[in-house]
Amino acid sequence: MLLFAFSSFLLASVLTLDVNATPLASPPSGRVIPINRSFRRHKPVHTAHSSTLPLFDPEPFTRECQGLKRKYFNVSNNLPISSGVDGLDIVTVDDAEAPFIPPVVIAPNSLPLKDYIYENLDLLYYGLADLGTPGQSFSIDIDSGSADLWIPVNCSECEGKQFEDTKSSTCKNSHRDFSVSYGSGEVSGTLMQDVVSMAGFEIRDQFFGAVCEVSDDFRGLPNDGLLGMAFSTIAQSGEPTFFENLMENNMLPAPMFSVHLARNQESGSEVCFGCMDRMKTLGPVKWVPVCSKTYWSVSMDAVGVNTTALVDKKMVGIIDTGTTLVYMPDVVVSEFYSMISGSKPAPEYGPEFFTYPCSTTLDIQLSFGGNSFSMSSLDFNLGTTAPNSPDCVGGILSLGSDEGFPSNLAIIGDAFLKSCA
Ligand SMILES: *[C@@H]1O[C@H](CO)[C@@H](O)[C@H](O)[C@H]1NC(C)=O
Ligand SMILES: *[C@@H]1O[C@H](CO)[C@@H](O)[C@H](O)[C@H]1NC(C)=O
Ligand SMILES: *[C@@H]1O[C@H](CO)[C@@H](O)[C@H](O)[C@H]1NC(C)=O
Ligand SMILES: CC(=O)N[C@H]1CO[C@H](CO)[C@@H](O)[C@@H]1O
Repeated sequence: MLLFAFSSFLLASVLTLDVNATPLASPPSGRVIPINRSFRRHKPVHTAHSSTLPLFDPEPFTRECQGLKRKYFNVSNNLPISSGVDGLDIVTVDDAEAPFIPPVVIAPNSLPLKDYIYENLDLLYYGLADLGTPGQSFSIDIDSGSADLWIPVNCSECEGKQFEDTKSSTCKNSHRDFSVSYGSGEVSGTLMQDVVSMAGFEIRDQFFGAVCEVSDDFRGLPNDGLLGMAFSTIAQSGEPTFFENLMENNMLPAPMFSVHLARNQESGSEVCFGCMDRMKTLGPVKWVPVCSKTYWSVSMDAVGVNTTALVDKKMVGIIDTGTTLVYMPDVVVSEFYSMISGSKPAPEYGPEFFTYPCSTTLDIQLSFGGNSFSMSSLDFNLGTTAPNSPDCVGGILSLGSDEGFPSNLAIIGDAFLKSCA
């Protein structure tokens, strides 16, 4: 079931998720998300000076915390995890035994993504999609943590661009209700079908939610709609995703997609359908098996500060490009911060938050299948609690088991996925 190995701790490269749950002998033909983890030539040590750091703004994150409860409310029914039980056993093999080698395909299938930067924070990544005949163009959030596509139609309270279904000659209304909850809000409307194209790929009769109601949380964001890249087993529509249709129609050079997320740069991020951009990686590909074909879920075994202190706990991590920060079970997170002297809970922002001394040197490691990847302090540090305060808010947040989150669930968002030490 899985392939994954770090040949060297100093040459972390690509975190790859392999969905194929077959024995090692057979080649994994499944879908993968290689994530550019880049490399580090030396320890990713970053000493921050509070005077130069931005002030922490809790607003987008308290909102994200609330939203995660909705987005993941059904997670224990969809993943092999449960409260109070340890995660899955992990098998690791090294690269030599990993037979799936993604081809190097660059530009043609890659869709540039824009980074929505809000007060120095990378809040979401979105790209362009065309819908209908003739095509109408929309900005779409790329979300690996959900599995539906939606666009506003006749939405009186929506702020962005809306699809005019009456102007498309190929649009079909299924007259089925559609609704879905996300980290950043809720949407509802009708399920429709039309031509969707992205990155030069076109799918006819792609199902999408024509949403006429969108919760407050979606307002003020630059994207018009959202594309779920997880498995349709968790799609509220129950219909194949855009990516699954690309696979089904044999349109992809390889059964995979990859994302590259840049830090604090409006351009430069991308999603590659059926390809990975080798220019964005260095060193061998590391593989982690996907635990279940629902979310892009992988076994996680540790989170650590420096190389010595580790919280050793088996978790299931969901790779979620639609979530900004990193979330782990409350017991893990309090143990994690207890390894950083001077850190403390920050209930003034919510039970999820902790602060730590801004001046502390941190080398944060998240381990998947026994292999560590680092998270840069630049991505961990969310800013100071007050002007000139010595305390900064950390980007690893706590998921409360009393809020109904399984005690071994981790949600791995952009703060880690974009991070290169
Ligand atoms: C919750 O998950 C189960 C198992 O996949 C599924 O049958 C059910 O429809 C889901 N409920 C909702 C409201 O999504
Ligand atoms: C949107 O509004 C137009 C004009 O009122 C209507 O013809 C169309 O059916 C509506 N579309 C949806 C999906 O409700
Ligand atoms: C991590 O190691 C550095 C030295 O390499 C040290 O200065 C720092 O205090 C350590 N941080 C923690 C949280 O252990
Ligand atoms: C976000 C990130 O880490 N990008 C890196 C991906 O790999 C290329 C090539 O090594 C680096 O230049 C990028 O910085």
